[in-house]
Formats: sequence, C-alpha cells, structure tokens
Amino acid sequence: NTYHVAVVGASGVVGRKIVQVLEERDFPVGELSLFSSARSAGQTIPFKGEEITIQELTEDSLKAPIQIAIFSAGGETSKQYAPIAAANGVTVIDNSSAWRMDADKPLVVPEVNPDTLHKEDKIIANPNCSTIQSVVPLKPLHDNYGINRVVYNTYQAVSGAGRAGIEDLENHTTNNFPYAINETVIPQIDVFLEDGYTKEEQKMIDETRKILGEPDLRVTATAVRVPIKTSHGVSINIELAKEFDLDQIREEIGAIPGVIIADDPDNLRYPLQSEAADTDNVYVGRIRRDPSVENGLNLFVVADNLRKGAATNSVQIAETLVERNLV
Ligand code: 11C
Repeated sequence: NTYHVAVVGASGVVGRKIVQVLEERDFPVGELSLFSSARSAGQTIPFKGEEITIQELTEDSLKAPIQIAIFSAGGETSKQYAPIAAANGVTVIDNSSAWRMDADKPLVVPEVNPDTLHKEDKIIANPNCSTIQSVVPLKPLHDNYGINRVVYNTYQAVSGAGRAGIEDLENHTTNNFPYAINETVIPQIDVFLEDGYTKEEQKMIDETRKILGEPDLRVTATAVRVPIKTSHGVSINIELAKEFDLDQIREEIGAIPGVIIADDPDNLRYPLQSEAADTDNVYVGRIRRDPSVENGLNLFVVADNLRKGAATNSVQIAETLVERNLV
C-alpha cells in the first residue's frame, strides 16, 4: 500500500525536514503534495529525485485522494485548515500547539503512548520538541517506578524559532530574539504568562502530564535558548516513587527504540547537541542519583529538535497509523 501524503507549510524549516524524513525513512508515499501560503507557492522541494512544486493552500486543497496531511504551518493555519481536512476524511498530523491540549485529540510520541491512536482520530497532535525528547526516557521510569516530581531545565537551539532564529545566530541580529543570541543564553522561549512562566515552559508541563496520562503530576520547567543551531538539551531531575538500581534504569532507558545511552564519564562520553544533530536518536547520559531527595535521579537528554522534536516524530506517528491499519 502507498499513501497520498500532503505537507502543509512545506517551505518552512520543519516542513522541508518532513519531506526529507519521509524520503529517508522510506515512508510509503504514493504521491506527495506540498502546500504553503501564497508567498512561498511556486518554490520547489526535492523528493526522491523529483522537484515538487509547492502549491498555495486553499480551502479546497485537502481532500481525497490525499489521505494524510502533516501540518507545520503554525497554529492559525492549523486551526483554519485542519478541521476542513478532517471533515474531508484526511488524517491530519499537526505540529502546532493548536490542538495539543484538546481532550479529544491524541498527543502522541510513538515510543510512549501509541495506544492513544484510534481509527476515528482525524486530527492528531505532535508535541512540542522539548517535550518529545523528555518523555521518551520518562516512560519506563513512569511505568516501572512511578514518578512523583519532574524538574526540567532546557538548553534549546535557535532553529526551534524557525528561520528567523537561525538568521539571528548567524547574522548577529535581533529580529527574532530580544537580545543578541550569539552573545548570551536567553532564559525566555515564547511569551510570558501571568504567573511568570513562559508559554514554552507551560507547554512542557501540560504536555508531559497529558502524554504520561498523569494530569496531576508535579512538573516544573525553565526553558532557555542557547546559541547553537540544532538540537535541544534537557536536564531532567526526577523523584521516583520507588527505590531503584542505577544500572537497571540505564538498561530500561537504553532498551527504548531510538535511544542511545551516552554515559561514560571516564571517557568523556555524554550527550552532545553536535552529535545528535541530523539524527533521529534521543541521547541520554549523565545518569546519576540525586541524593538530595528520596529516590532522586538526574538525566541529560539531547535530540535534534527539527527531527525527533518535530519532523521525525510526526512521520513516526504516520508510520504507526499505517502499521496499525488506522488510516
Ligand atoms: C522552540 N519549542 O524551541 C519551540 C518550538 O510548540 O511546537 C516549537 C514550538 C511548538 O522555540
């Protein structure tokens, strides 16, 4: 079986990556349609040796014979066009935050909660990049020990802010960030909310709870932008509900598909953003006890924010739908 796939927002940093990942992972694409706003329509993107022309997205674009539409065009486009696609029977996998916290829409990381996908779901949300890589190692901890509390501190690449973020780093400008990102880390990602948290931090808190199915989980986060182009790092401090053996934990996290344990301090082996860039892996290291609390554990987790954090995770959702005959 092959599928007619559409990418909406194809000209963006993540949109282009989705096309690349569909090809690299050999997703069974029978036909590929690319859409964007009028501004980028007419550009071409290579796919399997062909140049595919981006078409302008209209209310008439997303319908049969298209079966799957992967969106990465921002929340407003998703809010407008995803319901139209869904009503036309197209399964939408959406990278924006538009639908993530809707109770009736699954928010999926395939290694963590694939069973929340059902055939009738027509809009499926892809989580925020820093959330995706964080919940992957949390899953076996949650299942095997129970989690009492999580503290996230992030080190996030400028590409999370799209092309404008990359340009600010490369050109030493401040068009996207409020300060020169080439000179400082910036402890602000997205806008501030009333309680002093940023929206990025609140997303990590809310999405972690939803994906792990623990609406009352105690989670806090500080999200920081750092002057590198690709890959987010997340330092995770966890309080488990039960005692644990560190080697056992290392084994359980290492058994997750796509996880690489990079944890050999004697040989200076730990997760590096430079190593994770351009891969689909989640690197986990600096695995050690936090003796300041009961059953405390520290991890450092790194992944390519455009791939596992966005494009790859959404293609993996599509792969799961196909494998489980849900599309
Ligand atoms: C960043 N995490 O690094 C953001 C980008 O909700 O999908 C992704 C925002 C989102 O700036």
